Amino acid sequence: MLKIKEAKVIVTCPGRNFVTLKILTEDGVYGIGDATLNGRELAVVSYLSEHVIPCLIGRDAHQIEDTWQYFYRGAYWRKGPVTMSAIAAVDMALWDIKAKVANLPLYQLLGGKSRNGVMVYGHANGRDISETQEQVAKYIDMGYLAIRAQTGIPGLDSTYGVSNDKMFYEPADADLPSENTWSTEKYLDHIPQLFERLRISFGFDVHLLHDVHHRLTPIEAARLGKALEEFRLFWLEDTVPAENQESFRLIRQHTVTPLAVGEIFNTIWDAKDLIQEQLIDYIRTTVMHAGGLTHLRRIADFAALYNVRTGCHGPTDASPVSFGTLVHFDTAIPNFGIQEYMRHTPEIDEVFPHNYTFSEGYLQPGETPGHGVDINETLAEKFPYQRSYLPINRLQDGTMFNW
Ligand code: KDG
Ligand code: MG
Repeated sequence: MLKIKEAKVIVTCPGRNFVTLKILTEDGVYGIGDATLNGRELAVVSYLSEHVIPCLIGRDAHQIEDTWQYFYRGAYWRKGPVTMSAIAAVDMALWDIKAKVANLPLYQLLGGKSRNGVMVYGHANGRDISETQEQVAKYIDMGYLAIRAQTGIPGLDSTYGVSNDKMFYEPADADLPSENTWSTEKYLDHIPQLFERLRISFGFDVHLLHDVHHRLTPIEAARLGKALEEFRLFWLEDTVPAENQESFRLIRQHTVTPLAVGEIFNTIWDAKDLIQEQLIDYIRTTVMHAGGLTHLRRIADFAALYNVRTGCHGPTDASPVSFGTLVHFDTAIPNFGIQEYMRHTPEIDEVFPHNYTFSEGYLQPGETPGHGVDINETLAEKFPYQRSYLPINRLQDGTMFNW
């Protein structure tokens, strides 16, 4: 038995907010997990401090599955982003501890290496097509093999995915939600022009991706997928809000553009029909919002039965702790597809020293025992929490819409 002696929540804002759970055992081994839920951080802090930590003390750190079930079934109130982010943090920290005790890098506990590196996609965006094109060229120069391309839409002041800082994308940008404006008509006319230009300039060797960010109806998504077919995207992401999984049946009937979805899902149940009916090609659930490694493995294994591959969400709001864990996961599983990789600033990397590295389009997990990510608590304390919200989105007539 490896008794849990103490657990604490660390909130820090080295340029953006992160919530980290640290679990310490009686033997002095500790593990850390990411519990960051962008724009709703303190809800998870409270859930962990008030409702999870009291039950953790005295438990056996080695019983990862039982602890997962204890917090999932034991809460009675299942699912939801707050609950599942809290469970995720516990789970990541416990896997970190187990791997440290075994003196092995985490991927070894997950079955060992299935590949030599984890292919990632980077983020190119610009206010217009020419600027996006310049950014794609930069990412190609940096060695990326896959690039997500987003662009401003003529006639709209701002849109999802277009950032001021080109290297470090950060959508949670204001003390109260900022407002974007949206026009589906303008968007649908413009996006095929972006990919036409990118294919003419860069050919077909580089993988190109695009994120619609839940803004279309199924038939609009079908139209976009069809219009983009000739540009052979790696994937088209989050075309429609996915509360209705059956929406994807309609999209699928009309287009062979590969579809990805799932960054806001938090359980296997959110993706069950999508996977079982083979309505998607990539599942984007990720470690800090979908119940940690224990649940993410379950989703990936289920997806593997239906030829669905993974493409885990990896935005800046995933702390390096999540990235570390994801790179081990991606290295080990058989049905890995691609990993999203938004870079963190040097300031964030200093608070979270880590062993994963990027080279020639791939991430490597490193060989340090555990997930290979730590937190410098003294430094973390210097950056107190700052409230920041994601934007909201309205149609041009003021109607509240999907961001
Ligand atoms: O917190 C929200 C962001 O993580 C999200 O908007 C980023 O859509 C996103 C993506 O694909 O990374
Ligand atoms: Mg997305």
